[in-house]
Amino acid sequence: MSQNLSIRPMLCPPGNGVFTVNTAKERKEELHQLYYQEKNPQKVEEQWLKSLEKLKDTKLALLGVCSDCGGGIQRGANWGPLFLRQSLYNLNPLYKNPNFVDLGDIRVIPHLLHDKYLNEATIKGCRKALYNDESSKLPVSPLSQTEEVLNSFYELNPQGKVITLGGDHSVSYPAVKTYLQHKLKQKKKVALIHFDAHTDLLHERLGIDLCFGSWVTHILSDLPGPEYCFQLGIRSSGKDRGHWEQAFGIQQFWNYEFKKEGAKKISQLIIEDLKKKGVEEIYVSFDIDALDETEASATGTPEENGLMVDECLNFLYLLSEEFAITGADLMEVAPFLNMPTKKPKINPEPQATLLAAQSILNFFVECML
Ligand SMILES: [Mn+2]
Repeated sequence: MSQNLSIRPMLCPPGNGVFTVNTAKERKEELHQLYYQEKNPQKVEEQWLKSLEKLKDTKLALLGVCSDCGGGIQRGANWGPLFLRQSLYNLNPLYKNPNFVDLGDIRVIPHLLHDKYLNEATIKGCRKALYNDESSKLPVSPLSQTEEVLNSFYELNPQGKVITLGGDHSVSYPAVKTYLQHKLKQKKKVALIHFDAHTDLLHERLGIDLCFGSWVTHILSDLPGPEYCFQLGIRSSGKDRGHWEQAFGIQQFWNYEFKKEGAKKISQLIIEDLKKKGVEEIYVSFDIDALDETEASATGTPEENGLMVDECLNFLYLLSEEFAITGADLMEVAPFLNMPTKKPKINPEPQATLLAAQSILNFFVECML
């Protein structure tokens, strides 16, 4: 319970993570009505707080991080968690499941990324704004808050699993890092399966080391070795597969290889390798732009010739038959973006992207509950 209290100030009820007064009010209320059968803010807060009492024993928790400050081309993924929950809960009435808790959203200050980039005066001011206490010890930036919340969750509930909803892909930095460090403590050997059109293997971007294009680089040292990182669906890169594999020691399966060999063959190759390495559990990080732009264009950098939802689900299903998936995230869904794509638009957006995301998320839930 003490841990619940210490993380409580960094969180708010599900759907409320984007700080607004009136924007999207109806949409937030619609989610609360669905989840809590209630839209009165005080009563929603009461029910949400009560549900946090189950954190210690829950099998699965969901966390929303409405931050797109780590993105840098087309933003808008801060709205991901609100829309993703709505589409997930419409399909799967998880709010009735006693083994599930929605942790809510991180209370994001949209101008911040990580506390290490801030000076003392700014941290003080933000602590006053968020916690009404300048001398609070709590972090104030979304990546730092996420790290603190997830560390506390794993400490409180070592067997608990988390699905994190972003946000831009920098949010995976604290989500994956806390997971890997927790598994290391448990002496569990784990691997990372990363779906993306991009490698996210920059060292820094414009001098900033933690962002959507660089988060993978900074979690590699927390894996048993870089060869425990597998990237799938890569196709938008200035350098070829050989460059990344040699420079970082990771393994990649680009979109054309996945298409040529098929989900079954690729999964067999990876499963065999994971077994040889003695891997016990898997974390899946899913950037929605791994999917083809005809299935998911409501994202910051949609790319053509991507993977199809069914291919990804086939792959994930085969993987989950052999290994427990004990951590997952879904990133970069930006529902208000509707960029023109290079192929004729078959599906209206953002419904197509949300439908694709719904299938992936529901798969995570089904195999982690
Ligand atoms: Mn990414």
